[in-house]
Amino acid sequence: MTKITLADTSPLLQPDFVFGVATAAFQIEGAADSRLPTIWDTFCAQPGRIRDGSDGLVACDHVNRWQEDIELIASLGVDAYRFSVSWARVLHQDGSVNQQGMDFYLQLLDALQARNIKAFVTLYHWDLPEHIQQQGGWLNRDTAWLFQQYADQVSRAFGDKVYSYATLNEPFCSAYLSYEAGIHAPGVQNRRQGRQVAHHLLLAHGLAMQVLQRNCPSAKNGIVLNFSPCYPASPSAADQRAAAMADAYHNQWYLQPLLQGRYPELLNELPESDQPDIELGDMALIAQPLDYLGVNYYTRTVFAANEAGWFRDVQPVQPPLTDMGWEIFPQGLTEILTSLHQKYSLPPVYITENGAAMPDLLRDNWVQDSERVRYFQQHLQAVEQAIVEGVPVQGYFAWSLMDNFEWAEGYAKRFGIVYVDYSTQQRVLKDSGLALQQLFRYKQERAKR
Ligand code: IFM
Repeated sequence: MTKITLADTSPLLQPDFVFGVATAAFQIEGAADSRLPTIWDTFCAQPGRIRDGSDGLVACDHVNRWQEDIELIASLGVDAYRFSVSWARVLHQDGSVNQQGMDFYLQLLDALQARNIKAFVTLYHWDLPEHIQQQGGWLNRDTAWLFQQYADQVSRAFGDKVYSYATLNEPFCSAYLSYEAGIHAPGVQNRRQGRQVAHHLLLAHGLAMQVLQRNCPSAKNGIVLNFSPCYPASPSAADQRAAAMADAYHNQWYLQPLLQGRYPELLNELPESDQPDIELGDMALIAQPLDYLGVNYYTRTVFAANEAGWFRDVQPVQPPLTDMGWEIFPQGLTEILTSLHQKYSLPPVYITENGAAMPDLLRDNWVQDSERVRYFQQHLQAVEQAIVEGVPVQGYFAWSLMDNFEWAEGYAKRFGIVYVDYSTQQRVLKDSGLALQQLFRYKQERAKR
Protein backbone atom coordinates (compact mmCIF):
# COMPACT_ATOMS: atom_id res chain seq x y z
CA MET A 1 0.00 0.00 0.00
CA THR A 2 1.34 3.47 -0.93
CA LYS A 3 1.38 5.90 1.96
CA ILE A 4 0.43 9.55 2.17
CA THR A 5 3.19 11.46 3.89
CA LEU A 6 3.28 15.02 5.10
CA ALA A 7 6.20 16.83 6.71
CA ASP A 8 6.11 16.78 10.50
CA THR A 9 5.82 20.56 10.46
CA SER A 10 2.84 20.48 8.07
CA PRO A 11 -0.03 22.83 9.02
CA LEU A 12 -2.35 19.94 8.14
CA LEU A 13 -0.98 17.96 11.07
CA GLN A 14 -1.81 20.66 13.61
CA PRO A 15 -4.42 19.52 16.17
CA ASP A 16 -7.07 22.04 15.05
CA PHE A 17 -6.92 21.12 11.38
CA VAL A 18 -10.05 19.12 10.49
CA PHE A 19 -9.80 15.97 8.41
CA GLY A 20 -13.00 14.36 7.20
CA VAL A 21 -14.85 12.43 4.55
CA ALA A 22 -17.99 13.53 2.69
CA THR A 23 -21.16 12.12 1.16
CA ALA A 24 -24.55 13.39 -0.01
CA ALA A 25 -28.05 12.10 0.69
CA PHE A 26 -29.30 11.19 -2.78
CA GLN A 27 -26.00 9.57 -3.67
CA ILE A 28 -25.89 7.09 -0.79
CA GLU A 29 -29.17 6.86 1.11
CA GLY A 30 -31.55 4.78 -1.01
CA ALA A 31 -34.77 3.99 0.94
CA ALA A 32 -36.67 6.11 -1.55
CA ASP A 33 -39.99 4.70 -0.37
CA SER A 34 -39.62 6.45 2.98
CA ARG A 35 -39.24 9.93 1.47
CA LEU A 36 -40.97 12.12 -1.11
CA PRO A 37 -39.91 11.89 -4.76
CA THR A 38 -37.24 14.37 -5.84
CA ILE A 39 -36.25 15.96 -9.14
CA TRP A 40 -33.48 13.38 -9.42
CA ASP A 41 -35.98 10.51 -9.22
CA THR A 42 -37.90 12.12 -12.07
CA PHE A 43 -34.74 12.72 -14.07
CA CYS A 44 -33.47 9.16 -13.59
CA ALA A 45 -36.79 7.83 -14.86
CA GLN A 46 -36.30 9.65 -18.19
CA PRO A 47 -34.58 7.37 -20.72
CA GLY A 48 -31.07 8.45 -21.71
CA ARG A 49 -30.49 10.86 -18.83
CA ILE A 50 -28.25 8.58 -16.72
CA ARG A 51 -25.40 6.87 -18.53
CA ASP A 52 -26.01 3.40 -17.05
CA GLY A 53 -29.78 3.82 -16.77
CA SER A 54 -29.60 3.60 -12.97
CA ASP A 55 -31.30 5.60 -10.21
CA GLY A 56 -31.03 6.45 -6.53
CA LEU A 57 -33.77 4.18 -5.23
CA VAL A 58 -31.35 1.87 -3.39
CA ALA A 59 -27.95 3.51 -3.90
CA CYS A 60 -25.64 2.39 -1.03
CA ASP A 61 -28.65 1.53 1.14
CA HIS A 62 -27.16 3.83 3.75
CA VAL A 63 -30.50 4.45 5.48
CA ASN A 64 -30.57 0.78 6.46
CA ARG A 65 -26.82 0.41 6.97
CA TRP A 66 -25.99 3.69 8.69
CA GLN A 67 -24.65 2.02 11.84
CA GLU A 68 -22.12 -0.01 9.87
CA ASP A 69 -21.23 3.14 7.93
CA ILE A 70 -20.71 5.18 11.08
CA GLU A 71 -18.36 2.50 12.42
CA LEU A 72 -16.47 2.66 9.16
CA ILE A 73 -16.21 6.44 9.38
CA ALA A 74 -15.04 6.25 12.99
CA SER A 75 -12.44 3.62 12.09
CA LEU A 76 -10.84 6.10 9.68
CA GLY A 77 -9.81 8.41 12.51
CA VAL A 78 -11.59 11.42 10.99
CA ASP A 79 -12.33 14.58 12.93
CA ALA A 80 -15.49 15.25 10.92
CA TYR A 81 -18.11 13.76 8.65
CA ARG A 82 -19.85 15.86 6.01
CA PHE A 83 -23.26 14.67 4.79
CA SER A 84 -26.42 16.22 3.44
CA VAL A 85 -30.00 16.16 4.63
CA SER A 86 -32.69 15.10 2.22
CA TRP A 87 -35.40 17.78 2.23
CA ALA A 88 -37.75 15.12 0.85
CA ARG A 89 -37.09 12.86 3.85
CA VAL A 90 -37.54 15.33 6.69
CA LEU A 91 -40.59 17.27 5.49
CA HIS A 92 -43.99 16.17 4.25
CA GLN A 93 -45.52 17.71 1.16
CA ASP A 94 -47.55 20.15 3.30
CA GLY A 95 -44.32 21.44 4.84
CA SER A 96 -44.79 19.75 8.20
CA VAL A 97 -41.99 17.71 9.77
CA ASN A 98 -41.72 14.04 8.87
CA GLN A 99 -40.57 12.86 12.28
CA GLN A 100 -39.40 9.48 11.05
CA GLY A 101 -37.11 11.18 8.55
CA MET A 102 -35.87 13.71 11.08
CA ASP A 103 -35.16 10.87 13.53
CA PHE A 104 -32.96 9.16 10.98
CA TYR A 105 -30.60 12.14 11.03
CA LEU A 106 -30.94 12.67 14.77
CA GLN A 107 -29.68 9.16 15.48
CA LEU A 108 -26.85 9.70 13.00
CA LEU A 109 -25.90 12.94 14.75
CA ASP A 110 -26.00 11.25 18.17
CA ALA A 111 -23.78 8.44 16.92
CA LEU A 112 -21.27 10.96 15.56
CA GLN A 113 -21.32 12.94 18.77
CA ALA A 114 -20.72 9.76 20.80
CA ARG A 115 -17.60 9.15 18.71
CA ASN A 116 -16.41 12.72 18.96
CA ILE A 117 -16.83 13.31 15.22
CA LYS A 118 -17.91 16.78 14.15
CA ALA A 119 -21.03 16.87 11.95
CA PHE A 120 -20.81 19.09 8.87
CA VAL A 121 -24.39 19.19 7.57
CA THR A 122 -25.32 20.37 4.09
CA LEU A 123 -28.95 21.38 3.74
CA TYR A 124 -29.22 21.17 -0.04
CA HIS A 125 -27.20 18.84 -2.22
CA TRP A 126 -29.41 19.03 -5.35
CA ASP A 127 -32.36 16.77 -4.40
CA LEU A 128 -35.26 19.20 -4.58
CA PRO A 129 -38.62 17.59 -3.70
CA GLU A 130 -40.53 17.01 -6.92
CA HIS A 131 -43.70 18.73 -5.70
CA ILE A 132 -41.71 21.96 -5.32
CA GLN A 133 -40.42 21.51 -8.87
CA GLN A 134 -44.06 21.27 -9.96
CA GLN A 135 -44.51 24.80 -8.59
CA GLY A 136 -41.57 26.05 -10.68
CA GLY A 137 -38.68 24.78 -8.54
CA TRP A 138 -35.71 27.13 -8.35
CA LEU A 139 -37.17 29.24 -11.14
CA ASN A 140 -39.87 30.28 -8.72
CA ARG A 141 -38.67 32.98 -6.32
CA ASP A 142 -40.91 31.55 -3.59
CA THR A 143 -38.70 28.44 -3.41
CA ALA A 144 -36.08 30.57 -1.66
CA TRP A 145 -38.56 31.16 1.20
CA LEU A 146 -39.55 27.48 1.26
CA PHE A 147 -35.88 26.72 1.68
CA GLN A 148 -35.65 29.18 4.55
CA GLN A 149 -38.54 27.39 6.30
CA TYR A 150 -36.88 24.02 5.72
CA ALA A 151 -33.57 25.36 7.13
CA ASP A 152 -35.48 26.64 10.14
CA GLN A 153 -37.19 23.31 10.79
CA VAL A 154 -33.99 21.29 10.43
CA SER A 155 -31.83 23.59 12.53
CA ARG A 156 -34.45 23.70 15.31
CA ALA A 157 -34.66 19.90 15.34
CA PHE A 158 -30.89 19.33 15.26
CA GLY A 159 -30.04 21.96 17.89
CA ASP A 160 -26.43 21.94 18.99
CA LYS A 161 -25.67 18.49 17.58
CA VAL A 162 -24.29 20.11 14.43
CA TYR A 163 -20.81 21.61 14.27
CA SER A 164 -21.29 23.26 10.90
CA TYR A 165 -24.07 23.93 8.40
CA ALA A 166 -23.68 24.56 4.71
CA THR A 167 -26.79 26.01 3.12
CA LEU A 168 -26.07 24.80 -0.43
CA ASN A 169 -23.65 22.49 -2.12
CA GLU A 170 -22.30 23.83 -5.42
CA PRO A 171 -25.07 26.17 -6.63
CA PHE A 172 -23.11 26.25 -9.94
CA CYS A 173 -24.28 22.68 -10.55
CA SER A 174 -27.92 23.31 -9.58
CA ALA A 175 -27.95 26.37 -11.86
CA TYR A 176 -25.54 25.83 -14.75
CA LEU A 177 -25.45 22.04 -15.11
CA SER A 178 -29.19 21.74 -14.43
CA TYR A 179 -30.54 24.74 -16.38
CA GLU A 180 -27.89 25.72 -18.95
CA ALA A 181 -25.95 22.58 -19.86
CA GLY A 182 -29.05 20.45 -19.21
CA ILE A 183 -27.07 17.45 -17.97
CA HIS A 184 -28.42 17.48 -14.41
CA ALA A 185 -32.00 17.40 -13.17
CA PRO A 186 -34.31 18.85 -14.36
CA GLY A 187 -32.33 18.91 -17.63
CA VAL A 188 -33.11 22.36 -19.05
CA GLN A 189 -30.97 24.25 -21.59
CA ASN A 190 -31.72 27.93 -21.27
CA ARG A 191 -29.22 30.57 -20.26
CA ARG A 192 -31.68 33.05 -18.80
CA GLN A 193 -33.25 30.35 -16.68
CA GLY A 194 -29.81 29.25 -15.50
CA ARG A 195 -28.94 32.75 -14.36
CA GLN A 196 -32.34 33.17 -12.70
CA VAL A 197 -31.98 29.88 -10.84
CA ALA A 198 -28.49 30.90 -9.68
CA HIS A 199 -29.96 34.12 -8.29
CA HIS A 200 -32.77 32.34 -6.46
CA LEU A 201 -30.33 29.81 -5.01
CA LEU A 202 -28.14 32.60 -3.68
CA LEU A 203 -31.22 34.29 -2.27
CA ALA A 204 -32.22 31.02 -0.61
CA HIS A 205 -28.74 30.81 0.86
CA GLY A 206 -29.00 34.33 2.34
CA LEU A 207 -32.43 33.65 3.81
CA ALA A 208 -31.28 30.35 5.31
CA MET A 209 -28.18 31.99 6.79
CA GLN A 210 -30.43 34.35 8.70
CA VAL A 211 -32.26 31.50 10.42
CA LEU A 212 -29.10 29.45 10.97
CA GLN A 213 -27.36 32.36 12.68
CA ARG A 214 -30.45 32.86 14.82
CA ASN A 215 -31.12 29.19 15.67
CA CYS A 216 -27.51 27.97 15.89
CA PRO A 217 -25.25 30.93 16.65
CA SER A 218 -22.47 28.68 17.87
CA ALA A 219 -22.39 26.51 14.74
CA LYS A 220 -20.13 27.48 11.85
CA ASN A 221 -22.58 28.45 9.11
CA GLY A 222 -21.60 28.90 5.50
CA ILE A 223 -21.88 27.60 1.96
CA VAL A 224 -20.01 25.19 -0.29
CA LEU A 225 -18.95 26.34 -3.77
CA ASN A 226 -17.07 24.41 -6.44
CA PHE A 227 -14.22 26.07 -8.27
CA SER A 228 -12.43 25.12 -11.41
CA PRO A 229 -9.65 27.59 -12.16
CA CYS A 230 -9.88 28.79 -15.76
CA TYR A 231 -6.76 28.88 -17.88
CA PRO A 232 -6.33 30.35 -21.40
CA ALA A 233 -5.70 27.85 -24.21
CA SER A 234 -2.99 30.16 -25.58
CA PRO A 235 -1.24 33.36 -24.51
CA SER A 236 -3.31 35.37 -27.05
CA ALA A 237 -5.25 38.33 -25.67
CA ALA A 238 -8.49 36.79 -26.97
CA ASP A 239 -7.95 33.51 -25.10
CA GLN A 240 -6.90 35.30 -21.95
CA ARG A 241 -10.07 37.34 -22.08
CA ALA A 242 -12.05 34.16 -22.72
CA ALA A 243 -10.55 32.52 -19.61
CA ALA A 244 -11.29 35.60 -17.51
CA MET A 245 -14.90 35.62 -18.74
CA ALA A 246 -15.28 31.92 -18.00
CA ASP A 247 -13.92 32.51 -14.50
CA ALA A 248 -16.45 35.29 -13.94
CA TYR A 249 -19.30 33.19 -15.33
CA HIS A 250 -18.54 29.88 -13.61
CA ASN A 251 -16.66 30.80 -10.42
CA GLN A 252 -16.97 34.43 -9.33
CA TRP A 253 -20.68 34.53 -10.22
CA TYR A 254 -21.38 32.60 -7.03
CA LEU A 255 -18.75 34.03 -4.70
CA GLN A 256 -18.73 37.73 -5.46
CA PRO A 257 -22.41 38.25 -4.51
CA LEU A 258 -21.77 36.46 -1.20
CA LEU A 259 -18.69 38.43 -0.25
CA GLN A 260 -19.23 41.75 -2.02
CA GLY A 261 -22.96 41.93 -2.64
CA ARG A 262 -22.70 42.19 -6.43
CA TYR A 263 -22.39 40.06 -9.54
CA PRO A 264 -19.29 40.23 -11.75
CA GLU A 265 -19.25 42.99 -14.39
CA LEU A 266 -19.85 40.25 -16.98
CA LEU A 267 -23.52 40.46 -16.03
CA ASN A 268 -23.75 43.65 -18.08
CA GLU A 269 -22.30 41.93 -21.13
CA LEU A 270 -25.17 39.44 -21.20
CA PRO A 271 -28.02 40.40 -23.52
CA GLU A 272 -30.80 41.87 -21.42
CA SER A 273 -32.99 38.92 -22.28
CA ASP A 274 -30.48 36.61 -20.50
CA GLN A 275 -30.14 38.68 -17.36
CA PRO A 276 -31.87 37.49 -14.19
CA ASP A 277 -34.54 39.52 -12.40
CA ILE A 278 -32.95 40.99 -9.29
CA GLU A 279 -35.19 42.78 -6.84
CA LEU A 280 -34.26 45.67 -4.61
CA GLY A 281 -32.63 44.38 -1.44
CA ASP A 282 -31.74 40.96 -2.88
CA MET A 283 -28.01 41.56 -3.00
CA ALA A 284 -27.88 42.66 0.64
CA LEU A 285 -29.83 39.54 1.62
CA ILE A 286 -27.40 37.34 -0.28
CA ALA A 287 -24.32 38.93 1.28
CA GLN A 288 -24.89 37.63 4.82
CA PRO A 289 -21.66 37.27 6.80
CA LEU A 290 -20.22 33.77 6.41
CA ASP A 291 -18.52 31.82 9.18
CA TYR A 292 -16.67 29.85 6.54
CA LEU A 293 -16.47 29.10 2.86
CA GLY A 294 -16.45 25.50 1.65
CA VAL A 295 -14.34 24.96 -1.46
CA ASN A 296 -14.75 21.88 -3.65
CA TYR A 297 -11.95 21.24 -6.10
CA TYR A 298 -11.41 18.48 -8.64
CA THR A 299 -9.72 19.85 -11.76
CA ARG A 300 -9.00 22.90 -13.92
CA THR A 301 -10.61 24.01 -17.18
CA VAL A 302 -9.03 25.54 -20.27
CA PHE A 303 -10.81 28.12 -22.42
CA ALA A 304 -10.43 29.73 -25.82
CA ALA A 305 -12.31 32.58 -27.46
CA ASN A 306 -15.09 31.72 -29.89
CA GLU A 307 -16.28 33.72 -32.90
CA ALA A 308 -19.09 35.29 -30.91
CA GLY A 309 -16.57 36.90 -28.51
CA TRP A 310 -17.61 34.48 -25.79
CA PHE A 311 -15.66 31.48 -24.40
CA ARG A 312 -15.58 27.76 -25.16
CA ASP A 313 -13.83 25.05 -23.20
CA VAL A 314 -11.02 23.26 -24.90
CA GLN A 315 -10.60 19.48 -24.85
CA PRO A 316 -8.58 17.41 -24.37
CA VAL A 317 -6.66 18.55 -21.36
CA GLN A 318 -3.27 17.12 -20.43
CA PRO A 319 -3.00 13.55 -19.12
CA PRO A 320 -3.05 12.08 -16.51
CA LEU A 321 -6.84 12.08 -16.38
CA THR A 322 -9.22 10.55 -13.87
CA ASP A 323 -11.96 8.14 -14.89
CA MET A 324 -14.24 11.18 -15.35
CA GLY A 325 -11.81 12.43 -18.02
CA TRP A 326 -10.78 15.24 -15.65
CA GLU A 327 -7.20 16.41 -15.74
CA ILE A 328 -5.23 15.79 -12.55
CA PHE A 329 -3.94 19.26 -11.81
CA PRO A 330 -3.06 19.74 -8.13
CA GLN A 331 -1.42 23.13 -8.55
CA GLY A 332 -4.85 24.40 -9.66
CA LEU A 333 -6.01 23.96 -6.07
CA THR A 334 -3.19 26.12 -4.71
CA GLU A 335 -3.76 28.65 -7.47
CA ILE A 336 -7.51 28.98 -7.00
CA LEU A 337 -7.11 29.33 -3.24
CA THR A 338 -4.37 31.95 -3.45
CA SER A 339 -6.19 33.89 -6.16
CA LEU A 340 -9.42 33.99 -4.13
CA HIS A 341 -7.39 35.08 -1.12
CA GLN A 342 -5.94 37.95 -3.15
CA LYS A 343 -9.30 39.01 -4.57
CA TYR A 344 -11.42 38.87 -1.43
CA SER A 345 -11.27 39.07 2.29
CA LEU A 346 -12.01 35.38 2.76
CA PRO A 347 -13.58 33.84 5.85
CA PRO A 348 -11.96 30.59 7.08
CA VAL A 349 -11.91 28.03 4.29
CA TYR A 350 -12.59 24.29 4.37
CA ILE A 351 -11.81 22.09 1.40
CA THR A 352 -15.18 20.38 1.57
CA GLU A 353 -14.60 18.02 -1.39
CA ASN A 354 -11.58 16.74 -3.23
CA GLY A 355 -11.07 13.35 -4.80
CA ALA A 356 -10.92 11.30 -7.97
CA ALA A 357 -12.93 8.67 -9.82
CA MET A 358 -10.72 5.77 -10.87
CA PRO A 359 -11.47 2.48 -12.65
CA ASP A 360 -11.22 0.44 -9.44
CA LEU A 361 -11.26 -3.34 -9.43
CA LEU A 362 -12.09 -5.50 -6.43
CA ARG A 363 -9.78 -8.53 -6.38
CA ASP A 364 -9.53 -10.87 -3.38
CA ASN A 365 -11.25 -8.28 -1.23
CA TRP A 366 -8.62 -5.70 -2.13
CA VAL A 367 -8.68 -2.52 -4.22
CA GLN A 368 -5.25 -1.28 -5.26
CA ASP A 369 -5.97 2.35 -6.17
CA SER A 370 -2.49 3.81 -6.09
CA GLU A 371 -3.49 6.54 -8.59
CA ARG A 372 -6.03 7.83 -6.12
CA VAL A 373 -3.49 7.69 -3.28
CA ARG A 374 -1.18 9.82 -5.43
CA TYR A 375 -4.06 12.20 -6.17
CA PHE A 376 -4.70 12.73 -2.43
CA GLN A 377 -0.99 13.09 -1.69
CA GLN A 378 -0.58 15.79 -4.34
CA HIS A 379 -3.72 17.69 -3.43
CA LEU A 380 -2.98 17.66 0.29
CA GLN A 381 0.39 19.18 -0.54
CA ALA A 382 -1.36 21.76 -2.71
CA VAL A 383 -3.49 22.73 0.31
CA GLU A 384 -0.37 22.91 2.44
CA GLN A 385 1.20 25.27 -0.07
CA ALA A 386 -1.89 27.52 -0.06
CA ILE A 387 -1.73 27.73 3.74
CA VAL A 388 1.96 28.62 3.54
CA GLU A 389 0.93 31.40 1.15
CA GLY A 390 -1.51 32.74 3.71
CA VAL A 391 -4.88 31.19 2.78
CA PRO A 392 -6.85 30.41 5.97
CA VAL A 393 -7.64 26.75 5.22
CA GLN A 394 -8.87 24.94 8.32
CA GLY A 395 -9.92 21.54 7.05
CA TYR A 396 -9.98 19.00 4.24
CA PHE A 397 -12.66 16.45 3.32
CA ALA A 398 -12.06 13.58 0.93
CA TRP A 399 -14.79 12.95 -1.62
CA SER A 400 -16.10 10.47 -1.04
CA LEU A 401 -16.44 8.14 1.92
CA MET A 402 -17.71 5.45 -0.43
CA ASP A 403 -18.55 4.78 -4.06
CA ASN A 404 -22.02 6.10 -4.80
CA PHE A 405 -24.50 7.37 -7.37
CA GLU A 406 -22.44 9.77 -9.47
CA TRP A 407 -25.41 11.70 -10.91
CA ALA A 408 -25.60 11.56 -14.72
CA GLU A 409 -22.80 8.95 -14.68
CA GLY A 410 -24.77 6.55 -12.50
CA TYR A 411 -22.74 3.93 -10.61
CA ALA A 412 -20.05 3.52 -13.28
CA LYS A 413 -17.77 6.14 -11.75
CA ARG A 414 -16.26 5.35 -8.37
CA PHE A 415 -15.07 8.21 -6.14
CA GLY A 416 -15.02 6.30 -2.84
CA ILE A 417 -12.12 5.56 -0.55
CA VAL A 418 -14.35 2.62 0.30
CA TYR A 419 -15.39 0.26 -2.49
CA VAL A 420 -19.08 -0.64 -2.61
CA ASP A 421 -20.06 -3.94 -4.18
CA TYR A 422 -23.57 -2.96 -5.24
CA SER A 423 -24.70 -6.57 -5.63
CA THR A 424 -24.09 -7.34 -1.94
CA GLN A 425 -23.67 -3.82 -0.48
CA GLN A 426 -20.38 -5.00 0.96
CA ARG A 427 -17.97 -2.16 1.80
CA VAL A 428 -14.20 -2.68 1.33
CA LEU A 429 -11.63 -0.11 2.35
CA LYS A 430 -9.49 0.67 -0.70
CA ASP A 431 -5.75 1.32 -0.46
CA SER A 432 -6.57 5.05 -0.58
CA GLY A 433 -8.83 4.55 2.44
CA LEU A 434 -6.05 2.77 4.27
CA ALA A 435 -3.58 5.53 3.37
CA LEU A 436 -5.92 8.28 4.57
CA GLN A 437 -6.75 6.27 7.68
CA GLN A 438 -3.07 6.09 8.52
CA LEU A 439 -2.67 9.84 8.01
CA PHE A 440 -5.81 10.79 9.96
CA ARG A 441 -4.96 8.50 12.86
CA TYR A 442 -1.39 9.76 12.94
CA LYS A 443 -2.67 13.34 13.20
CA GLN A 444 -5.05 12.42 16.02
CA GLU A 445 -2.34 10.55 17.94
CA ARG A 446 0.03 13.50 17.63
CA ALA A 447 -2.65 15.77 19.07
CA LYS A 448 -2.89 13.56 22.16
CA ARG A 449 0.85 13.75 22.87
O1 IFM B 1 -20.28 13.49 -6.69
C1 IFM B 1 -20.15 14.86 -6.83
C2 IFM B 1 -20.74 15.58 -5.63
O2 IFM B 1 -22.08 15.25 -5.45
C3 IFM B 1 -20.64 17.07 -5.81
N1 IFM B 1 -19.30 17.47 -6.15
C4 IFM B 1 -18.63 16.75 -7.19
C5 IFM B 1 -18.71 15.26 -6.95
C6 IFM B 1 -17.98 14.50 -8.07
O3 IFM B 1 -18.55 14.77 -9.30
